[in-house]
Amino acid sequence: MERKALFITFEGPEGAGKSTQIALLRDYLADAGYKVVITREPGGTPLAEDFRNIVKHYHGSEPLYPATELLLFEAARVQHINYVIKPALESGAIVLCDRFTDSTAAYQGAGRTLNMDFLQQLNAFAADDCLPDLTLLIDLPVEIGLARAQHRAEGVENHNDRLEEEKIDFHHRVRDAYLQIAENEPQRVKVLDGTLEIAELFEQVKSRVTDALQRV
Ligand code: T5A
Repeated sequence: MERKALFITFEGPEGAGKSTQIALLRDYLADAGYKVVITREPGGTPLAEDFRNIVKHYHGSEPLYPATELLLFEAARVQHINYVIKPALESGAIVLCDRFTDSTAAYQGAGRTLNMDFLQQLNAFAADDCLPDLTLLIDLPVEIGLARAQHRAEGVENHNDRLEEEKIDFHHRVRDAYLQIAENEPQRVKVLDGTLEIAELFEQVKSRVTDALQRV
């Protein structure tokens, strides 16, 4: 089968169902003969996974400044892009990435209210022209997503996720920012209804990805 490099990112508020859809899509594309690489942010390399552990679970006596958190996400991204995403795309793979630069705009920009222009410059610096061909934004009411995430976390020892634990207003700002990004970039960002059942949502994911594959 012909190799078609394609960079697809999945975005959304907490518990939107990204990981679930990525796993289904990986199997579907692999069965169709494509080379597929799945990865996530923050993370994807050993060092970036260490940064992930800090930004998600650090509860030490020295609270993280929002700017420190931002720089850790960007530092993880630089490692991830250069060691995982770019090599995968150069090898002709379809890369499915759970969160990318839009997460930084939504969470650190809108959620933490950091300067959006500066943050977008940092995003561009870290991404170094490695930009998604397609972004699937799985949108849903924040209460539903948080309830799902909470349900899944029950029984997991030391779950304590710094971002999930933010106040509800934070999560509303995140969701609104995502929808604004989609409105600003309708060619790249496609909004899907995260309240649909898993199989029904996957039909929409497949349809968007099929369209994107026809364009490359
Ligand atoms: N972050 C990340 C930033 O602040 N800035 C950044 O720059 C970046 C890159 C990452 C955190 O980091 C933040 C955002 C995040 O807070 P994470 O653990 O990767 O942390 O968090 P999420 O990406 O939010 O991952 P989740 O696992 O919480 O959500 P998913 O992947 O969207 O959801 P999924 O598929 O795991 O499903 C959650 C639960 O819902 C069920 C699943 O079975 C599961 O139990 N579910 C459904 N239930 C009903 N209907 C459906 N359609 C369902 N789909 C899944």
